Amino acid sequence: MSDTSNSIKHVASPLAQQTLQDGSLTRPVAGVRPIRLLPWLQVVKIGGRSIMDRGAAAILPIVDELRRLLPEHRLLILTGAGIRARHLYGVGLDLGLPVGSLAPLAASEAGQNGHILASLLAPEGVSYVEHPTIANQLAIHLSATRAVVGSAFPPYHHHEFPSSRLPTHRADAGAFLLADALGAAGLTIVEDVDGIYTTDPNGPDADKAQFLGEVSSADLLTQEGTLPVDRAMLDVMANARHIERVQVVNGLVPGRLTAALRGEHVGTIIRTGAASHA
Ligand code: GWN
Ligand code: ATP
Repeated sequence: MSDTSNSIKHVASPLAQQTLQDGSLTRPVAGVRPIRLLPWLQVVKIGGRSIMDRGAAAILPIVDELRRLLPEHRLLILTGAGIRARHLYGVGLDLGLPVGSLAPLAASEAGQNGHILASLLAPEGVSYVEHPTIANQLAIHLSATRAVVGSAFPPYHHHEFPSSRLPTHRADAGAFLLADALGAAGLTIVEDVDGIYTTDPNGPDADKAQFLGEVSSADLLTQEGTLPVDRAMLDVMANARHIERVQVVNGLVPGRLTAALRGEHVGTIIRTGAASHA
């Protein structure tokens, strides 16, 4: 009698009898590679400052290129935040706003850029979809149309890590987190430079800047100075489950994005940790 009531009351779980913090105990259960939810998906992150802020001169050619890519690929197009976010960081920091307040304000600028881009692609059946839709209904939307646009910024809001006064998880980190979580076929990051250099090719030491054709996320983390991508994305890459490489390409050069999506090496390839713990 008591056996029957126990088996009804208690759900059997291999993790029930132990702490979740001991890796040696959880590994037999949690060490399995996750499934790919959308293995046919190509994720494309369009720079906020590097592309969207340049207006028609940069946006219209990219829209044209994205339009031509639709018959070939199913796309999740994600936009960065750009100059308006930098303005509000300035105002917000001056007023002492905490990082958890700045994160959603900056995120909304990434969303605005997405709305702009989606409006231009609307004739092709492309719409802006909200964060909750990306989280829960991406498959049905991408069964109805070839591409959707969303905000690349992760919706951490007041959960943003207080490790810095500026949000550390910005659009590149958000795009990578999504692409890896969805088990996408790839992630391409569209910037206004040919890729990643040893130092900023538009900075004071531009004459010393050497182009990096291929680099590991671990090596890039040790490079001092500025980068065109969030350092938090490089941190996340160490534990990537699916995405083995990300390509950073120049969106101001027509054809680079198309070539990258066709698997050609036309920018900087960043290798993640996914290959080593596959
Ligand atoms: O508003 O442009 O989604 O897709 O991080 O949260 O700050 O929100 O706080 O579904 O949930 O501004 O309103 O805004 O960009 O993020 O969205 O138009 O709760 O569709 O309401 O996770 O778009 O917005 O900014 O992405 O990045 O209503 Mo916007 Mo963003 Mo819309 Mo979204 Mo945030 Mo929602 Mo959200 Mo908020
Ligand atoms: P967001 O989407 O967050 O608005 P973005 O990705 O569009 O931003 P930036 O963050 O400004 O744009 O990154 C692009 C810029 O980074 C380039 O214009 C380049 O001058 C600069 N940069 C800095 N360091 C480097 C580097 N080591 N290699 C290449 N570019 C660099």
